[in-house]
Amino acid sequence: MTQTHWSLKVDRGRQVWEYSEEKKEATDVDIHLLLLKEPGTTTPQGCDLNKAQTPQEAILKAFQYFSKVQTEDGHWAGDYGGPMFLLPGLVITCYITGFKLPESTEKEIIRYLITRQNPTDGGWGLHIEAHSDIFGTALQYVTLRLLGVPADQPNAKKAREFLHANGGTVGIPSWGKFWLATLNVYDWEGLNPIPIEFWLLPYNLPIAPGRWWCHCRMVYLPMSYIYARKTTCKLTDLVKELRKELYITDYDKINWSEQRNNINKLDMYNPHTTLLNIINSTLGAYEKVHSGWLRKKAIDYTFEHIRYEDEQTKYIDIGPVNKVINMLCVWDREGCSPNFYKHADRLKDYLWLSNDGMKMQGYNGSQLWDTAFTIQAFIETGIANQFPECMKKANEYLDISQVPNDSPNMDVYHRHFSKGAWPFSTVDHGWPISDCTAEGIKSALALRSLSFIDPISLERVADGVNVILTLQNKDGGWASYENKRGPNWLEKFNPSEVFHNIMIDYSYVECSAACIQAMSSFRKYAPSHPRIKEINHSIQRGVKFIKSIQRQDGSWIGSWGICFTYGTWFGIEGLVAAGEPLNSPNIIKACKFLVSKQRADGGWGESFKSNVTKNYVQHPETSQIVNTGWALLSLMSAKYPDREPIERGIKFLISRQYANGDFPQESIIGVFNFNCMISYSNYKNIFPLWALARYNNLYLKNKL
Ligand code: LAN
Repeated sequence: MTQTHWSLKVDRGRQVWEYSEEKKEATDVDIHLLLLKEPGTTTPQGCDLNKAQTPQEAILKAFQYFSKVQTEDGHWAGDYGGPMFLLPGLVITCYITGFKLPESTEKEIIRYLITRQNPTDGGWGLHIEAHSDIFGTALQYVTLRLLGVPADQPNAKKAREFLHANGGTVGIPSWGKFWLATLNVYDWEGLNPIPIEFWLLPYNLPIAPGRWWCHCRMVYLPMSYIYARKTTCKLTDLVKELRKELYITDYDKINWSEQRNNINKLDMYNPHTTLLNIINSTLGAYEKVHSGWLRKKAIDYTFEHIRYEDEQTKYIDIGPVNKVINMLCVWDREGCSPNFYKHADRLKDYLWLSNDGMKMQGYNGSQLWDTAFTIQAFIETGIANQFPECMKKANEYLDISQVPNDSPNMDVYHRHFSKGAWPFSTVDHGWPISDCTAEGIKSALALRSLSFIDPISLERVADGVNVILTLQNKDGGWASYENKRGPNWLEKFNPSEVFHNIMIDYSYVECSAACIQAMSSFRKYAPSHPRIKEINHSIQRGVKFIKSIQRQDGSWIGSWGICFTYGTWFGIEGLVAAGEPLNSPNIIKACKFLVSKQRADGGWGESFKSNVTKNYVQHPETSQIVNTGWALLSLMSAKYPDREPIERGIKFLISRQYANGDFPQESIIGVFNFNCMISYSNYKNIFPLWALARYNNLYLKNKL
């Protein structure tokens, strides 16, 4: 096994997998993350292999185990992979720019792609559990080939057969067209224009880029730069071979402009609107007559924004997509400059090794998010005082991760306040997020119950509350990173074909409920804070919003976790924290909904199809411990009067716990934009434990 040569290095949340020629003594963290031993069989110091019989034993074992796999710098590291469209962008960028990845990395990437190939048809999908499509298959195929896998290697051959049986690569969605065009294996004529002059539109216009969801904005920023510059790989022998392998007709005979709206039905999730098609054809005409002077101006302007994003995030960038496109832009503009190498160094932050090989993560990690939840779950057990070192280190991580300042000239670059906010991952990344700030606040305040903690000051917590107050939308809810800045109809311009709701930042039940909880907690600690009136008012508006989006059946749809159990957990916790009476119709309806979804095995389990279809879909196999954790937390938070369904859920959780206190990794549990799933590997250790702790407090009140 080559994984024994790897070990995780951490520094203030930065995670880098390092390879060494000689085998190393693996740490508990490495063993846990790489599954170097059969899951459930490891016994970090203090853990034993006697399976828990009671909730109290299960809590103690879960706490002991998870505290042993905390990283040195105080956070919990985990696998944040899942999407399949990220790694190809990285490998293609490296190929075009001539930046060579270490051989040990390349080997692990190949292993990952092969492990994750769908065995039945030889393809790959949008994420690790998705059905095969052209986007997934063409990009992984190209990646394998760029990493040196020959065309007649069996996995490559099978993938090619899948592509050919489904009409070849011409019908790849637009983001795939973009990557293949930069690689010189798709013609730029085959893309709808990505007009860079857009960036010069004044903010007053409702369609101005400054109003888009930051992820959409930060992806189309460098994409429009590359499109304007037509940055394209040299015509190497391998590129020539790929041109032959990817299509079922002769490359030179393909009518490229006819492919612009050709999207394979396997891939289609979000069809273009007629309006978008009309605009695209108009832009096509504009491309032929555009002014060279204006284009140059727009190129310079966008590059300045790209540079700003690079510098503000220490070259990590907001996400995996703009990370590598920005790197390509820097190379286009400056060649292999010092800034290019700063980019290359930060590729490591996204590359994650797991038992299935090396992948590119959906972010530079979920460090802060997981740590904040872990702290809250640990505190609720009532035994955190038995783990002072662990809790102190977690507090330290929280402390160093709060964003110290606003970004300079934030208005020019469309940035929101960040002073006092918490990010999702690390302070170097630094983009503020509403609910990450909320969970940061909640966990910072929860830690105040431990006498040995040197807590984050209430002034600093108030800075976080300030960010939350500024982020509340007109509808009373909270979006993810920024306010909702544009009208809903902007979604009609969504060009992505594979994602829903990417154009603007919407109010979400998760973000809203987390912000309400954070402020409710803050007002208990600082009842006479000068802004208390505003805080109370904000909470009230938030409650109204949450009620307004509750579905007829009592549930809330989740946007960032799978799915209705996740959304409903937030809905209930938000209302309860705000002081909503437990017999309010909203809470009763929500609990009824959850109870109606309980399965024969005592747990809850949703399929990712819940998100895709926006209707509750039971998991095709069994209940899932994380869904069960969310459902139980909700019912207990609402003090659901019937103990029986709760007890059955708790029994289910205990039955799934390994003897050493760890829990099994089950199906993928996170999501974005409704269609792409993403892994949160720490959730299995957090939510079952949290539910058990609440059960103990509510019913058993046993001292552990
Ligand atoms: C994330 C990760 C964290 C997540 C939560 C904090 C959990 C959520 O409550 C709010 C939204 C947020 C911040 C979020 C938004 C979308 C992200 C950034 C991701 C799911 C991680 C990856 C994803 C990003 C958009 C992936 C790249 C794809 C594009 C369509 C640009």
